Amino acid sequence: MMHKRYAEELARYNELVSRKNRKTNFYNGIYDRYEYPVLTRDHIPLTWRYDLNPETNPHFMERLGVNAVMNSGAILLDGKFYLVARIEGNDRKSFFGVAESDNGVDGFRFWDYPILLPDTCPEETNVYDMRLTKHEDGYIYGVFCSESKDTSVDDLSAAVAAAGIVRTKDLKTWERLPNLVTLHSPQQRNVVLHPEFVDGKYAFYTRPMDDFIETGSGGGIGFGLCDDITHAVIDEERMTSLRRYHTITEAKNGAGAVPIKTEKGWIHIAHGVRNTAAGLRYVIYAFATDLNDPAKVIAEPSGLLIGPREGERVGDVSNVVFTNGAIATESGEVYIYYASSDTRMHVAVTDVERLMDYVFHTPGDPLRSVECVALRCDLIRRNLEFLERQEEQKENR
Ligand code: BGC
Ligand code: BMA
Repeated sequence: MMHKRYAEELARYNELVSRKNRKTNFYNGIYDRYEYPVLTRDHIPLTWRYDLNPETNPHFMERLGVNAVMNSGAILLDGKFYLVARIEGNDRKSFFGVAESDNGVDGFRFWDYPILLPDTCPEETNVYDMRLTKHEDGYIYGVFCSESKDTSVDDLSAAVAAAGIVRTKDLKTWERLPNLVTLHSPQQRNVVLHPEFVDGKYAFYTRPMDDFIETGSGGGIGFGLCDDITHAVIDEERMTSLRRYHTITEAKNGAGAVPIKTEKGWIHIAHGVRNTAAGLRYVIYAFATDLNDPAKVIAEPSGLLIGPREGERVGDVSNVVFTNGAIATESGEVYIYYASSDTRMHVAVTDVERLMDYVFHTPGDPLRSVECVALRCDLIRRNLEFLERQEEQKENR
């Protein structure tokens, strides 16, 4: 016999996962926002949370609750959209689960089981934020943050972040490789594997930092090469997109989605962080790097591409939007998956043409108020002159 509450909860779950999503009336010409999150904790199957047997669970209680579903890697395989989500249990430990959808904006359903990674790192406490790279070597790589307690100092909260690496061909069987070693950066988070070989080597976007939270002397998003992915060691880290004073990247920045290849360059969708009286504020920004030298920034529009809005602003870590996955389809549509406030997953939809226009034609940041307002005055003047000309043409007709 099933508990009487089971059918009710199952009906609610089914209604949620089959709910159609639709565009909101948000407009900026760059991307569309969608009304509903694509994944939330309520998308977690009942079998992951409840013991369905009334003999061992007479009150139909959640035995292993899920607190949040967020920061997801994304990949398109055989025409289907897959998110490898960061799922955080009520116990604060994160793990990964694969959710699948036919259209990328709704209908995401988790597979029967979450991913159980090979337990090769006895000191590892937590894992999160996987980036999925379809590499030209034929594997799909997952690069994620592997966090351990820092036992070298007398501080209960001290931690060490490193980049864990796994690979698969089908998202089902995962082979774990040794963590990335960066010889000059003691900690790493937000590491992304570039999809192509560069100078015949594996190329990673890194995020050099001195400390677990603070990047310290780390100047921005790094880039390094390694010969052997099965023992990945990076010596030199070159800088790509930089942290800058009084910009959205002042406190830190980090690579997000795997870069998207376009005819004019690699388009990167990353995050920038600044500090405020209300804590760290995370936004999403974009930049482009050279096709032949993916570490070289060739365009960087000023400011944020996606900032937290309305309900997105509130959650476990409020005032945060964060991306670690985007999907570009063959026809050029781009699905940017982003989490809000470390709580739920959303999608913003655009296309390669609009993204390129945005990245290459939005002015860069002049870094000073007086120059920013001059830029805006110039736009206004051109617009007013344009409107005047339109009026004159109307009168002359
Ligand atoms: C959390 C992450 C967070 C990081 C830095 C980790 O312990 O799990 O969500 O990004 O700390 O604040
Ligand atoms: C980080 C990230 C994310 C998280 C964000 C805000 O440093 O790596 O895991 O979304 O902080 O808490």
